[in-house]
Amino acid sequence: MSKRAGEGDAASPKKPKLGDMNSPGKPPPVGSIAQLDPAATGTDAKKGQQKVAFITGITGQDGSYLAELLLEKDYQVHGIIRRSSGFNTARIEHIYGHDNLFLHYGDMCDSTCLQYLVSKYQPDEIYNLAAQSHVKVSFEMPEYTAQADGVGVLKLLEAVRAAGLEKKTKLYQASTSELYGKVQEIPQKETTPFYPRSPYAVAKLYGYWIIVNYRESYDFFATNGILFNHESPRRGATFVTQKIVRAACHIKMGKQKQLALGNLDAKRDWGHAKDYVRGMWMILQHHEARDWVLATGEQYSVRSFVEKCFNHPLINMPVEWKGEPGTAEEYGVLKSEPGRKLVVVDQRYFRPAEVESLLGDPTLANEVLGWKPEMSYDDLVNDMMVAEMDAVKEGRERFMQ
Ligand code: NAP
Ligand code: F7E
Repeated sequence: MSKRAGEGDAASPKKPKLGDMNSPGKPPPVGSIAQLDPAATGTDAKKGQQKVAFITGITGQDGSYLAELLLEKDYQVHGIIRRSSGFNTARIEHIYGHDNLFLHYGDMCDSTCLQYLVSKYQPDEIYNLAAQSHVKVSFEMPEYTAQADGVGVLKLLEAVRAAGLEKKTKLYQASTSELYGKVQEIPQKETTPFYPRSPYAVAKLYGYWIIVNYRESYDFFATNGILFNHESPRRGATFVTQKIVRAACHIKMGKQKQLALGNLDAKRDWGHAKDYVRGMWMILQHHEARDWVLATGEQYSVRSFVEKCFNHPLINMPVEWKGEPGTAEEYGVLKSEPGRKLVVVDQRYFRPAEVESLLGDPTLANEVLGWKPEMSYDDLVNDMMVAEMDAVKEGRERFMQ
């Protein structure tokens, strides 16, 4: 099968092995979902004042951390998972058998299931995290991205209205710094005009405005969190941070030769996903429904992220850049062995339209919500490096989507 651009983001990706997610002592990830459906078990009776939360995208990076957080807070958590011919539950395996966790098959493109689940479980809080979230892939699947990431938000809002819950249910929409795209102001805050640069961002723009419209039209507690990039050991392998972390560890252990990247000079405001899911929860606890920027206020380039990972004590293979900067002729060598190319630039990883630089201003969330990131950029890189090196040493593949 020919390889289309975007598919090859993770260097030589291998399919997760069955045993990784279905090993002895661990719950089977797919077959048992029906057992976790309260309709099958009859165990979903709420305990006293227990809050009910509904998470779309629970199998993703943010969904998995948010589910953990809400379970710690004693919520009854209902999550939507997509039917897949493989396993897509690796990130929630550790909370799989939790008494307050219920999983249901569903899809953002299927309004029937959204309406059924919302009316049946009458959530106090909905976190809409489900999305085709890869910007590069959105250029290859623009229509699906528009359906899932844009119209899907409308389907969810309408499911709440159809159930007559718009005065009870609070809804968090996973909006994104990609809305700022070709930035009109530096740093970007809640009032900065949007200029989306990808089918993903355009779909999310619809999601953003339909949330605002339903808030203003129906007095619906519907909010947008405009979140800047956040990463973690659970980040999918085709996003740039995880791709770099994974390559550094694989190269160190002799399992990979080179790392191929696109735009080395793109700059991002990278935080840790754990801090950002705490922010999502705080947004829904605030008395007023409005839109919030969550960011660190610091910015680093892809190039500097590469340097940081290869300089990490677990790797200790400093990179030196050679060739014409900012062109496909540029490459990175091992400083102590200049004949050994560690990083190459590959046109396949450039986007038809790029977002060059994002930097958020989280003042509003800092001052009004009291939200501040607890993990620094160094903490983030270290957390990702340690988790990946452990996995490589144990021969485990993680989150290859
Ligand atoms: P992620 O790891 O890619 O997770 C996306 C989740 O959405 C997965 O559970 C995925 O299911 C699910 N999903 C995809 N298409 C779906 C569909 N049609 N119906 C139902 N579920 C679907 O993304 P993330 O990093 O956790 O991000 C969470 C949300 O925040 C996304 O909406 C993303 O666009 C947004 N966001 C992310 C960032 C960031 O830096 N991480 C920043 C701003 C906004 P599978 O597991 O089956 O694929
Ligand atoms: O790219 C550049 C690439 O794919 C970051 C999603 O969570 O955050 C994420 O979107 C930058 C871009 O994330 C490669 O061109 C260079 O400039 O890790 P990324 P993203 O596009 O910023 C936002 C906030 C979201 O909402 C999204 O859902 O890195 N880059 N070389 C590369 N990117 C990738 N993926 N692969 C490369 O080889």
